[in-house]
Amino acid sequence: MTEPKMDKGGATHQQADQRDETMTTAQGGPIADDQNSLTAGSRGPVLMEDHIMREKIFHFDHERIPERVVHARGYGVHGHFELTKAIPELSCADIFQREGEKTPLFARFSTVAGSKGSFDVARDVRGFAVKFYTGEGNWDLVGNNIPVFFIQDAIKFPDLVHSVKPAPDRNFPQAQSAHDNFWDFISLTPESIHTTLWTMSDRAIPRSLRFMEGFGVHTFRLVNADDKSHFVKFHWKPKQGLQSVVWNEALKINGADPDFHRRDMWAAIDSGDYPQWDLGIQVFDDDFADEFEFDILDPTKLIPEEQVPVQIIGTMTLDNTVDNFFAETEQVAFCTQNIVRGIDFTNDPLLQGRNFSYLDTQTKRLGGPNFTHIPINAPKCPMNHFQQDGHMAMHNPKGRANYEPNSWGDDGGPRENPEIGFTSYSERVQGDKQRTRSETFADHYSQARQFYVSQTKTEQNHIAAAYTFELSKCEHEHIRLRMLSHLMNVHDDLANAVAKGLGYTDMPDAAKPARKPITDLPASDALSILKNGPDSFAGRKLGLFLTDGADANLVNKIETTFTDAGAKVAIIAPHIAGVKLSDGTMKAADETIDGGPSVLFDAVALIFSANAGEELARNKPAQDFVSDAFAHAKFIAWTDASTPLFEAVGVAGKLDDGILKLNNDNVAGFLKMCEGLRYWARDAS
Ligand code: HDE
Repeated sequence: MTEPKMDKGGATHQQADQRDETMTTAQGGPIADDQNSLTAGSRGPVLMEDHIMREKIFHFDHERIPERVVHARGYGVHGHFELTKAIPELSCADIFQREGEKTPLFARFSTVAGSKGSFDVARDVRGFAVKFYTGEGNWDLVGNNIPVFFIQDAIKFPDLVHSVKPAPDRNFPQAQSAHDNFWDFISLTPESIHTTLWTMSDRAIPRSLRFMEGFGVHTFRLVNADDKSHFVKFHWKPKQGLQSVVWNEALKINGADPDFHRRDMWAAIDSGDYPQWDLGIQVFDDDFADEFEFDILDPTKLIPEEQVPVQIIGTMTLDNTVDNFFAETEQVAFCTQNIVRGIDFTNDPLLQGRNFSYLDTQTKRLGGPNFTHIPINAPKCPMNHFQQDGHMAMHNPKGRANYEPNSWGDDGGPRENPEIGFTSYSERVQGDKQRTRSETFADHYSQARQFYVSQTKTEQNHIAAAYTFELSKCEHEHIRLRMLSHLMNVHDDLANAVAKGLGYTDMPDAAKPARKPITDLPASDALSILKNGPDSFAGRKLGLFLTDGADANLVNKIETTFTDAGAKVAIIAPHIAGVKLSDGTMKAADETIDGGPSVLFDAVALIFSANAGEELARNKPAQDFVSDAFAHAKFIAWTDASTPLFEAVGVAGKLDDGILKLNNDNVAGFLKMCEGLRYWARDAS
């Protein structure tokens, strides 16, 4: 027999060499016929004794495991973390000691509310979970792409999640918060208002998983070898820069490509364009915590980067897709309690609740306590303990000792090690047993206002439009008005814009705040997406719409200019076989007009032959291609042949500085324009 083979997904195959290619049953028996069940005669009944068919159907019946109760729709990829700045003075965690050292990791990005089969560009928080396989055990940083959370205490989590998920009687709406139940709960839970500012902003509709930040949310501790502790907040900063889509575009992307984000991640890694994020830390001490306007244990608050700068200590590179989605992305089990020596928890009540929830949920989802044996969850450092048996036990110790202390000497198995073993930071704890919320958690509006005033005008407009959209989907007026009464405590401009959008002229009374809001917190540029975009078009995608006879020189020049700049170019054509360019060469298409609407691209160029324009002007998908690109503030390049199409959709009279008439000499100029990603002046008008 050969050694059992282990693939990345964890399946072991015990197959003799000569049978490597032969299909077998799960028991290893070679299969002669996988097309027909065993029947009594060719038209007779199927026989119970058909163990091959029964085993196959039995296994199929059990293919599904419970989907995650939240974050069900996710996409996982492999990568590594490289430490660029060692921080032994702050933390004795092994991963933070040696500059240049790489630690393997697995990252899973997700939406929260939708089920596993929902669409990618829902308006939602994105999960941003990273499992570091460090030399001293797994560290799971289970964060989000938004630095604050809706609630302050874990006991409210089931209510929050029930409210946003499909209602129990009608089982809709799916993967969205635009409904009465959600806004009913939110408007009765003022602590959530700050986070709704973020979810109503474009942060909740990222253009790509590659273009969003990640946050650990809670305050954690870093503890050094002398047991000295600092507080820390973790940040992921995408090297690709921040970018989101606009709401009308998101709605259309979900129809055109429900897998938009996962396809984008897959394609980027597959083509060697590996996404990277810097890991940043905001470090502060007790003195800062005492002076800060808010409680550092309150997960509905952030610490502005202007107050505590983010120091970059390393880089994550995602460079490998999974071999098997189920084995890796579905079975990965993140647990907030997976921390390593040198990192510790704080008393954030949400974090403490999570530390209970994740282990519990994995046991249910993965069927027992041995989910840590699954390769994607197993540490990559040595692992020795006396935990044994249970469902699907794969690591079974040899020998007699399965308890400790024992007197079996060298055969006695693993021993404690006070030198390198985990010790909790010895924080002094005292108090009465009680169910109360600290007074220091009572301010619910100040940072919501700070977020709003930190945005550009374009982003503020999008926030107001998002509240208007969502509240317009609420059937009950009292819910809309109750939300308005909270927005009045955030900012008058926002409240007035939403009231106008909803069609109300009389404002309700403002909600009574538990604590008077601070209205003069300074704007923080780090909170805006548009102030933190990239300064290049690298990693973005140009939609190049061609017809037969399109100018070959121009087409080739566009392709080289954009690909040389690190961008992707997708060819859209009337037929998938492609187009014959002016020089007679064939150019294969990536999409047809129907399948490749402009919402899938960051900018578009229309290069038609002189006689194709009239025909396209009568083609509805071609009209939508242009009118959507225009409405979504995209940069558009064109030649004379596009004029009939522009006229058909009313763009001809509105040519602005985001629309460039292209020739061989200004292709580089078009790329330069596209570096702005969107022509927001058009959006405002
Ligand atoms: Fe989670 N969360 N969560 N959460 N969460 C889960 O664990 C929970 C919270 C986050 O890609 C579940 O494996 C409670 C904050 C991510 O597999 C579950 C509370 C943040 C993921 C759970 C929170 C998160 C989860 C469901 C309130 C950002 C996906 C399936 C106390 C800092 C991980 C699972 C992945 C998943 C519980 C709040 C992030 C049920 C009780 C705050 C990224 O255990």
